[in-house]
Amino acid sequence: MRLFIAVKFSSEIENTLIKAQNDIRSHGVTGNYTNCSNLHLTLAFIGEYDSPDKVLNAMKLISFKAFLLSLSGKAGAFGDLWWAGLDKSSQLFSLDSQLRKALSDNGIPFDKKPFKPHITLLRRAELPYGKDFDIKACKLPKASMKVDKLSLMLSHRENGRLIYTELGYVSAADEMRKGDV
Ligand code: 2AM
Repeated sequence: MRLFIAVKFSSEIENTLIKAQNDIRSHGVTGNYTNCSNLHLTLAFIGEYDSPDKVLNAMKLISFKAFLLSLSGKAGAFGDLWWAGLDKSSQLFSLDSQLRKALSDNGIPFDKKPFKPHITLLRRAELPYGKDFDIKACKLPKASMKVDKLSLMLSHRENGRLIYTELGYVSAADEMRKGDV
């Protein structure tokens, strides 16, 4: 099973990212645009691993408060993968390092490349011949959402189509319970 751990988006964020994709498309850029239901933010990529329960148990060891995540309105590229950026968030980095520690402590393998928060808008981006378009100079629409859960995702293909399925999730500790402890 190909697994990863991600933040799934609110419909407001999804719609904003779709607008951003449409804006890019209107400049004639072709490529594999991420389907609306597949838009997400990856915190840890596990890859082939057949014990999702073990991963969920490790995820349950982390504790985080809900926090706000905002699209920065900036875009960038890793080669021909074009992404939307996020405002810097210390809560997001702290959640990611807690998560990676829990995975390591429990012997769960994951891609150790440093965390670079990004939302993939399209892969294999190509410009029409002679067209000049700089994704890094692009201003994208903004939106925010509350992150109150972290999802364990399965990536698989059905008839060639990439499908991401949520296998389980852990929720943020609610403020009341936290205060009570
Ligand atoms: P990407 O958006 O930069 O492609 C499922 O493949 C998710 O895991 C994608 O969001 C992908 O990031 C991310 N991911 C992180 N590291 C990966 C890796 N080594 N191989 C494949 N996907 C990876």
